[in-house]
Amino acid sequence: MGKIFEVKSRDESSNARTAVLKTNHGAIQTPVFMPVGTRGSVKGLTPDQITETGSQIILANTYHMMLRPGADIVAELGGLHKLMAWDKPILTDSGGYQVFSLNTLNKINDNGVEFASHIDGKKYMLGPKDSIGIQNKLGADIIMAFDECTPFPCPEDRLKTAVEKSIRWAEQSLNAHDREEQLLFGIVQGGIDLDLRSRCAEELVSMDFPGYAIGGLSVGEGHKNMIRAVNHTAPLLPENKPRYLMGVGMPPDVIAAVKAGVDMFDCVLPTRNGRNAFAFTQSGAVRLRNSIHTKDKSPIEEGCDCYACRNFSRAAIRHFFNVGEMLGPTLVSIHNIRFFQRLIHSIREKIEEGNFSSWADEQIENYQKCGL
Ligand code: PRF
Ligand code: ZN
Repeated sequence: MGKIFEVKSRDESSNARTAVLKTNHGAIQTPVFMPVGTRGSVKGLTPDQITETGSQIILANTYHMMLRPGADIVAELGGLHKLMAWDKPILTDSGGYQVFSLNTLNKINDNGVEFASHIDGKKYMLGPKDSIGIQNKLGADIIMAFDECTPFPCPEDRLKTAVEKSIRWAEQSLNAHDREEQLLFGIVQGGIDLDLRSRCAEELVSMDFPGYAIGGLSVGEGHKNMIRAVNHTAPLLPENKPRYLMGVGMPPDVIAAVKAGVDMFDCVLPTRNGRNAFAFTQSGAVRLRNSIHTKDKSPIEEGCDCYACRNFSRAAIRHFFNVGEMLGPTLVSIHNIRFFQRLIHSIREKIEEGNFSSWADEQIENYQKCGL
């Protein structure tokens, strides 16, 4: 197998870089933003619509797919790509995070987590071996090690135990995985404790994963704490491998993390907020249920090239939300994903033009001023 990750250009005054990440379903230009298709569907969008937003790769969740329809059924149907009718790259999360965030009744032991399904209460066991087995059956191009994501704030001893467990589980994940065509990423935990981050990164780097994620952030610690942890952790990870910041984030988080050397992001905000009539724009949030848009002929965002902005007024979209038409959530989700894809495209462009850093600082300030 050739080189899977090739850095194309580096920013002189930060750790930002552009690169190409090669997967079994094609190459990805990084930095990349991945929309979330938790249950095998980016809610409300067809694959053609997702493609038109400029998205190169979608994320799906092991946790949801193992419960319904089940990994064996997905495999029997020809795998996740076939089920989703998406022939571009897919990444699956390992289930660790979802078990902890969606279940209150879980028992953690050394082998994994025993949990009751949030759907029918049925009991399951999920550990590194199970998670990798399921992710092998789902067949995504990038798969994730099984980890424990701690909440914020988190007592020091619990944080430390979770890091030690995530290190052991990372090794067990690696041992359980034997498919070269699926890239297995390790996940660095440690909350906002920089020493624990160092310890976790060092152990995982010695295991030689093809890529690394920074987990355990965007759980309520706030922008400053998160960026401090990212600035500390990213340089501990190999320069010649992709770095993925899980579940992030708002535009200033993404821009600041790219400065730190992060290459990949996923976030539910464009679609979740889109379904709630919340549109991202460069001048802040636009709330499309608001009656001020009743006669507003303008698009969601002037100058946006997305399908929604090319064809629909704010007034039409407000009407769809007002009467409960499905098209409302679909159109705002399309706009929001396109908004993030345009942002990440500008980031790649600025890095390649050699003027990323000063632009990034201006952008962060602008988005923070307008409340995003
Ligand atoms: N671990 C995993 N998935 C995740 C996270 C994590 O820490 C996060 C952190 N916000 C999002 N998704 N496996
Ligand atoms: Zn738009």
